[in-house]
Parts: sequence; structure tokens; C-alpha cells
Amino acid sequence: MNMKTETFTQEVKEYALKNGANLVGIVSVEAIDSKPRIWVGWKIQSYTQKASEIMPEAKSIIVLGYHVWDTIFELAVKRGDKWTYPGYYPLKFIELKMTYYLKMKGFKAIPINRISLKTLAKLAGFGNFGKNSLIINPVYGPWIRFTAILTDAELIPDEPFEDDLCGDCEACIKACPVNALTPYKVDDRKCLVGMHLNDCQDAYYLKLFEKYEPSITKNSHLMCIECQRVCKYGRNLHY
Ligand code: B12
Repeated sequence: MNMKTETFTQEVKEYALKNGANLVGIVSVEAIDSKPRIWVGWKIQSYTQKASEIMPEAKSIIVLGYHVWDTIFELAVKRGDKWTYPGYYPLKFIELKMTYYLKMKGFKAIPINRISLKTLAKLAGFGNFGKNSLIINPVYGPWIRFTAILTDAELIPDEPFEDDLCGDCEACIKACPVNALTPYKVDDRKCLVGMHLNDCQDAYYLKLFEKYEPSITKNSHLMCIECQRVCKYGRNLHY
């Protein structure tokens, strides 16, 4: 890697942090594309894409992490028959700024979401898969959300995060009100977050929603946070 690449990588990272990202890391296209495709269940019902299919000349992925420090970030708001998630808006703003920044520098840049953002976050060095199936960061715990930008700019990749932060702890597995967790895996057919979005009418689940997904207004509610709330990481920074 030459000096120019090193300097530009540094500039990109500083720009992301200055514009509100809490974590920024680089993953090479080869590193993510060497991973097998994953079946994304839930509403998506398709396999993850390869980065090189989205942009054949792509070289790097800039992964951004945003710390969601308050439960209000877990808001789901319904408009018509569509659910939206305002907690992700700050990240969308940073994503837009970064994309524009790269384009102004003469590079191609596209935000991506049909690639496993958790795998990208691990490869970017943010943290590792926890038993709640979320990426856990040693400082912020599971309270981080991700986005990623694919670009043809050559940037220096970060080292993946390898440590297992959970050890013997199984607090999230015990806390899940619907037993949706087995170590490192969530059952998307059981998880309350996924179900409520499907407008489940089952009386048993409606009781659980009242407790774990409380309504805020007629069209909004908080999403279940039990598997994040009990995690020992990042507690001191969350309200
Ligand atoms: C579909 C989806 C859901 C579905 C299904 C969840 C699922 N199965 O992953 C539902 C609706 C249930 C859901 C719920 C939530 N989600 Co969601 N979801 C997604 C989405 C769109 C795709 C995830 C996916 O590909 N799932 C398929 C599975 C199989 O993929 P995977 O877990 O990446 O697969 C790897 C692991 O299984 C891993 N693995 C398996 N076992 C082990 C063991 C070890 C030791 C290791 C290292 C790896 C490992 O290997 C696979 C290959 O890499 C992503 C956004 C995105 N584009 O990535 C957000 C995303 C995963 N969700 C996120 C969040 C925050 C949530 C919720 C907290 C709700 C919320 N507030 O937004 C809950 C948490 C539920 C939970 N405990 O996981 C965040 C995760 C942030 C983080 N810290 O990890 C993401 C990344 C969104 C974002 N933009 O930040 N989600």
C-alpha cells in the first residue's frame, strides 16, 4: 500500500467520525465476497448479494457504526401499511454524507444493504457475533447499528474482530420472552421484532407485545429490547 492510499484511508475515517459515526472500518471486497451467501429469511426471502455483483470495479467497503444510546432509537412507526424505523435516520444521514464525499472525490459509491451488515461489522473490527445473534462491541455492547458503502476507492482494510465476548454468559438467551434465541442465532419466525411487523393477531402474542413492544402513539411502538438490555456490554452508556 502506498502513502496516498494510507492518507486517503485516514481522511475517509476522520470524515465519518466528524459527521457522527461512532465506528468506522474498512473491509476489502475480496474479504466479504469470499464468505458464502446467506439466506436472509424474514420478509426479505433471498440470499445476500456479492459486492462485486453490485459494482464489478469495487475495491472497498466503508462500514459505519452508530451508537443508539437511548431506547427511543427502538421506535417503529407505521404509515399506511408500511413500517419505518426513525432510529436509523442518523445513520442514513451519515451514509448520505459519506456517499457524496466519495463522489466529490471522483469515486463511485453506493450504500449497500443486501449484504450481511453483521458480517461486515465483524470484518471491520467492530465486534463479534454475540449469543443474541447481534454484533457486540466491547464499549457500546449490542447498541450499535450499521450501514456500509461500496466504493471503487482503494482503502486499507482493518483487521477482523476475533475475540468471543460472551464466554459462558447466556443472559440474552434466558431473557428472550419467546425463546427465539439459541447461541448466536435468532429464529426470525419467533422474534417479537419480526412478528409485530407482520401484524400478528394471535392473542398470546398480543399480550407479549403489550409488555415488550409498548405503544407510543396510535401508529408507533418500541421494539423489544430484552436481548440487548441484559447484555453486560455497553450498559453504562445506555438509557
Ligand atoms: C432480517 C433482519 C432481521 C430479522 C431476522 C434477524 C436475523 N436472522 O438475523 C428480524 C426482524 C428478526 C430482526 C430483528 C432485529 N434486528 Co435485524 N436485521 C435484519 C437484516 C435486514 C438482515 C440480517 C440477516 O442477514 N439475517 C440472516 C442471518 C442468517 O444472517 P447473519 O446473522 O448475518 O449470518 C451470520 C451469522 O449467522 C454467523 N454466525 C452464526 N453463528 C455464529 C457463531 C459465531 C461464533 C460467529 C462468529 C458467527 C456466527 O454466520 C452467518 C454468516 O456470517 C439486517 C440488516 C442487514 N442488511 O444485514 C438487520 C440487522 C441484523 N438487525 C439489527 C437489529 C439491531 C435488530 C433488532 C435489535 C431490532 C432493531 N432495533 O433494529 C432485532 C434483534 C433480534 C436479534 N436478537 O437478532 C442490526 C444489528 C446490529 C448489531 N449490533 O448487530 C442490523 C445489522 C441492522 C442495522 N442496519 O444495523 N432483524
